[in-house]
Amino acid sequence: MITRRAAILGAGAGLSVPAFLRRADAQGMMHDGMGGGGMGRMSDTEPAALQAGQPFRPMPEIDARGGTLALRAMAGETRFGTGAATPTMGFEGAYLGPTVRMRRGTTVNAAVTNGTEIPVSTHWHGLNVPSDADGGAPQSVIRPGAVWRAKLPLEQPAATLWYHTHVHGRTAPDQWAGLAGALILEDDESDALGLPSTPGLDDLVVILQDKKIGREGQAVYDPDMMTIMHGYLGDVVLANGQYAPVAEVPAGLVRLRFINASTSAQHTISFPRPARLIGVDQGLIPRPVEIADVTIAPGERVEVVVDMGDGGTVPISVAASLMGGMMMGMMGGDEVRHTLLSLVGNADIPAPGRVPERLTEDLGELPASVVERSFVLQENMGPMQRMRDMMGSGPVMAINGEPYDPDRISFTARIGTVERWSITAEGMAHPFHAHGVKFRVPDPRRPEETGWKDVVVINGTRELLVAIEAPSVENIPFMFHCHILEHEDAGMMGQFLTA
Ligand SMILES: [Cu+2]
Repeated sequence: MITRRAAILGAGAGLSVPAFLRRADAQGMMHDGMGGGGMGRMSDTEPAALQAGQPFRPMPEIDARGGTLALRAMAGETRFGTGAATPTMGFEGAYLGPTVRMRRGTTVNAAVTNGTEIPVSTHWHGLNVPSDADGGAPQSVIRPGAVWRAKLPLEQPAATLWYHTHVHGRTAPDQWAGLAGALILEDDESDALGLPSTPGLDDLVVILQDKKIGREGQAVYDPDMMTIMHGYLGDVVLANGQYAPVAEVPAGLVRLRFINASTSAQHTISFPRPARLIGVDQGLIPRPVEIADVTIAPGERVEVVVDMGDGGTVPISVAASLMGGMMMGMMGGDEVRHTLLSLVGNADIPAPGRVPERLTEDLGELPASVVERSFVLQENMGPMQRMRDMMGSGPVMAINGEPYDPDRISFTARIGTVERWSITAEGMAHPFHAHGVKFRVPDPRRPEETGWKDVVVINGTRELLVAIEAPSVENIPFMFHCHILEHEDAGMMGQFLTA
């Protein structure tokens, strides 16, 4: 397996990375005004241990286009700055995982080894594969020392997907600790567009995770009842584990693939240069949309192309907050805002990428839905919660009155059909995700909601058109749940089959 250093230098994935990427420091980038931000909680709590302006480190890459993939989940420790180390987990490393590259039309035989001392799993978020390969079901949990094998037939369009642990009751702490990585699916159609696509150069994966930083400079996850109810919000949002790093890029078009791997924070990412949204969860959108900012909820991804044609230094900022909604409005939302990542345009780096006016075909009409279902996402169930309170247990959350039960299958959906799901969020907004299917939002409220989705923010009641695609195998279910991981762990999750 490749090492982090080898991959950064391009040896692992057969990439040729120019010498400037190996330079120790991006021209002594100034620290003033980069990452300071000084708004909201930031000014009070920005730990001295974090250092803005370090050279951006792309995650290493693993090339699975040949049809095999081996990953090992590991425990380790990470220094997020100059302070104390934090116990963390990752795939093939101490924190987060390598970017896995796959190709449509192939089948990947994946083997995931659990090198940790806790149960883990590997859900391929956004891959529409059979339920025994999806990794989200309780049957797919990998015991310490064991190997889980999954056969992944790749039949869907190019997209920025990701993988993460999905063990019920412990997804939040373990993903927070780092069990997540990017998965890039390629295809011929997207290759032909000529989009920026040189990894680590003009095509950067940015995994966002927010962290609370303790007095010693270590990252802290210590959810209490309120955190579980309303979500965890850190003091800083890290980009691939780095605080406000600086990436040297071509003075041309640069593609950024953002993945929200936070447990519960939503991130609004702002671009001071002309930027175009080109892709959402399940792939490219029909035409690029000019944007000044994008918002991604936990689990969502966007692809954005920034025009660095004028060179210079461009700070891309992030504002992190808990999911909104009625209840959250009354609480007055905290917000953390600072520089997420700065781009420095270098005219000596070739910038061959372009963005055509047409990216994919229009989505077209869907066949009339044959089945309608409704789901109510519920926090803090009344009578049940009173019982839990008496027992001193944490909150119980539910969908349609039923907290998660691995022995319950809520429904069976017919493969090849489109269903209309009406989803209601009680109290606060929840990002809704389902495995093995993809959604369209008939009433998109922002460009990020156009195109095929697999996570949609539900605030009030929303309708989704759901294409049922992947087969369930041997009664292993697909999961549907809130992607606020503390809510998922507390029971806001259900199971279904397809046939
Ligand atoms: Cu939720």
